[in-house]
Amino acid sequence: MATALKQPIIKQLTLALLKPDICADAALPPKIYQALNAKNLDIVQQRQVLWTEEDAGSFYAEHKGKFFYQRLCGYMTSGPFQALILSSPNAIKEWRALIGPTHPVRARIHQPTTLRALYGLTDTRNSFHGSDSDETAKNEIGLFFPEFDVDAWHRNNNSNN
Ligand code: IDP
Ligand code: MG
Repeated sequence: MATALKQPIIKQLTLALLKPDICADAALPPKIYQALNAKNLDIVQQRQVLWTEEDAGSFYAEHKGKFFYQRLCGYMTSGPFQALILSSPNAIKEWRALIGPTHPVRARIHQPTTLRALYGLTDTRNSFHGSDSDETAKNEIGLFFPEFDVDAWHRNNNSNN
């Protein structure tokens, strides 16, 4: 009798932020955890963060000079927020699909069930962040979780044994 080859489920990691507006209302994070659970996005690690202006500036360096940059840094330093390492077979795309378009007003029109449509306040105060590639996920995870070894995690969770 032929035995089916055991295929490993390859898992991907991404970095998610629940921005300060979500964390300012104790009723909201549990709703986000429910949404993660429904999409089988597992929380690998989680940490509360409070940023200085300098922290915000280095994370959002690619946006320096844009019209919303000061507002963005002000928002992200306005209070504590949560950083999460998420994992699933397609975590980067899954999490970005779940949060939806950057601009909540557009999200409400085009993707009304996404988290930014449901909870986003303005174009700047859009409640969530998600890494956009494997490379940025690794860098962003390293910023928030310097002790977390992404390569070792992949070796331990994506091996054939
Ligand atoms: P993303 O968070 O969906 O990847 P980015 O273009 O990388 O979007 O922008 C980073 C953050 O900057 C956004 O999440 C949002 O908080 C803010 N932002 C982006 N575009 C605008 C805008 O047009 N107006 C105001 N704030 C913006
Ligand atoms: Mg981005």
